[in-house]
Amino acid sequence: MKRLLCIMRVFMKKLFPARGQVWFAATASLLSIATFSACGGGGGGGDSFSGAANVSVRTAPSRIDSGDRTQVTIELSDVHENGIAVKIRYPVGLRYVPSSSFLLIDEKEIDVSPTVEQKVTSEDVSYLVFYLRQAQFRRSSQEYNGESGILTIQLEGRDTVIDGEIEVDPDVDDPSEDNQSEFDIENPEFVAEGSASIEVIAE
Ligand SMILES: [Ca+2]
Ligand SMILES: [Ca+2]
Repeated sequence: MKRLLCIMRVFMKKLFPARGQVWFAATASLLSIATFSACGGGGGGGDSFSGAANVSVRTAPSRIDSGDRTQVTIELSDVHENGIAVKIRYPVGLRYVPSSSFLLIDEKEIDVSPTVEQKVTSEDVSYLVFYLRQAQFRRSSQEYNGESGILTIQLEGRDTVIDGEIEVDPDVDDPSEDNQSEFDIENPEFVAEGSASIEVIAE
């Protein structure tokens, strides 16, 4: 499809070299749209594209005792071809269970681990950040086209959490920035795009 649009563009140029300014303006604007959407390369891609990834979050169970665990399921779709940083924010009454996370691509489970695990005591929240590469989402050698996958993590209840939220913000991974230092806890650039409720009952 992309190639076809590019060929059409060249063809249109040959067909309408200069038939007055109106034609030129009309074809030029059409061509620029075609160029941006089809021949740009390396950009975000299709019309339905929205940022880094679409996300939906759920917890099971959503109410636990201290010492119990909840499973957080994060469904990602339309994943950006640069790869993404999945930022997760949750109340400090919960703790990430080491080695509990994996990425599910169709039937295949891929072990993943967070690059960042940091607590902000003053705000009573913790952050986890997972960097997920394009290659981890790919099914085959076909052209990359907004892939999808499911990230699963476990959190353990530690202290009382009332009306808590587990929030997720996928952002595009900046390829020029080392993932070890890309996330800045002082400036987490966090805007929740999905969330699920959680409650912890502790003595
Ligand atoms: Ca985002
Ligand atoms: Ca990066």
